[in-house]
Amino acid sequence: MFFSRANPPPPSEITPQGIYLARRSFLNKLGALSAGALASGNAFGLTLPAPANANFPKRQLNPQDSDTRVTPYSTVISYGNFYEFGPDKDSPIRNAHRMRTDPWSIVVEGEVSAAKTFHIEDIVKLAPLEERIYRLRCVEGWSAVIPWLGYPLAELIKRCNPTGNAKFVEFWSLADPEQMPYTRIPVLPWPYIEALRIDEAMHPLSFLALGMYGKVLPNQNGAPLRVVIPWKYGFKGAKSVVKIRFVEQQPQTIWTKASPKEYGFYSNVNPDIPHPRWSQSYERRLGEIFKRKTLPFNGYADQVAGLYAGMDPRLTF
Ligand SMILES: Nc1nc2c(c(=O)[nH]1)N[C@H]1C(S)=C(S)[C@@H](COP(=O)(O)O)O[C@H]1N2
Ligand SMILES: [Mo]
Repeated sequence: MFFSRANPPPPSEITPQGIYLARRSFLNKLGALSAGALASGNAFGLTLPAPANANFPKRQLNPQDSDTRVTPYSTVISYGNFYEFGPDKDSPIRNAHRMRTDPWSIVVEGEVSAAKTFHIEDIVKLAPLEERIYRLRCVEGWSAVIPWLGYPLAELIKRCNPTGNAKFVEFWSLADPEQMPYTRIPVLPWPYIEALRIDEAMHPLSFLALGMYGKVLPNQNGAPLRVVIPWKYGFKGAKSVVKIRFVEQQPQTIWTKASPKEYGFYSNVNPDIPHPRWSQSYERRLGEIFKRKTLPFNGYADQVAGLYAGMDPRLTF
C-alpha cells in the first residue's frame, strides 16, 4: 500500500470496555446471542483457545505451532488499516470513534429483482450468529488470528435477490467526510469499494462479521458490519458497509483503481506472487517476533482452490 510498514505496538493498555459499551438495543441483542455462539465452538474443525484464554503469543521454535492461536484483542483493536480515518496503524483506534453507527442501513441495488434497504436491526437477526476463527493476512505482510462473530455472507446475498445477470457484487464502505476526515483528501479513490465474484461471495467461508471476540465490532474494525474473506488479502474485506451493488461485469475496486499494477481483482493470498515492492512469502503474526511462511490461499486452499480451477494463478493475484 502507499504507507510504509510499521511495527505493531506492544500489547496495549487500552481497555476493550471503553470502546463499545452498549449503545443501541441491537447491540444488546447481539451480546446475548454471542454467548451462545461462543459456547457452540467454531466451524471447520479448528481447535483454538477461547478468546478469554488467549494469551499473548510466546516465541515459537516451530513457526507453525501457534498458527491458530488467537491474536490478543488489545492488539487487533489498536493496529490496523481504516484509511478513511488516516494513514497510520493507530489512526483507526484514535479517530474511528467519530463514526456514528446508529442508525445504520445498507442499500441494495444494481442487478436485483428490486432495490431495497436493510436496517441493521434486521441484518443482525437475519441468520443465527456463529463464531469463526480466521487468519487475516494483510497484503503488507502482517497477519492476525481473529474470532469473528456473524454469519455466512451468503445469508445476506440470498436475501438481496440478485438477478441472473449478477456476476459480481460490490461492497461500498461509508465515505462521509464529516465523520471520516481522510475521505476529504484524494489519497485513495473514495469511496472504499471492494468486490467479489458471486460464487466467491456465496462460498461458505465468506463471512459477514457483526462482532469479534464475543463482542460487537469496535468502530475501528468496521462497525457495525464488515466483510471477511479469509483466503484473500485483508483489503478485500470492506469495513462499515453501506451499499451492496450487484453488477454483470467485473468492476474496478478502490485498489485496482488506485494501483492496478500492485493490486489485482482477485487478490488471493499467494506466497509465490510477490507484490511489486516486496515478497509475499512470509508474514509476521501481530505480537510475534519471528516471521512465518505465508500459505497458499492463506491456508484455506482445500476449501477454495476449486473456485479458481483452470485459472492462471498469476491472474488471481
Ligand atoms: N473501508 C475500509 N475497509 C477496509 C480497510 C480500509 O482502509 N477501509 N482496510 C482493509 C485492510 S488493508 C485490512 S488488512 C483490513 C484490516 O482489518 P482490521 O483492522 O479489522 O484488522 O481491513 C480492510 N478493510
Ligand atoms: Mo491490509
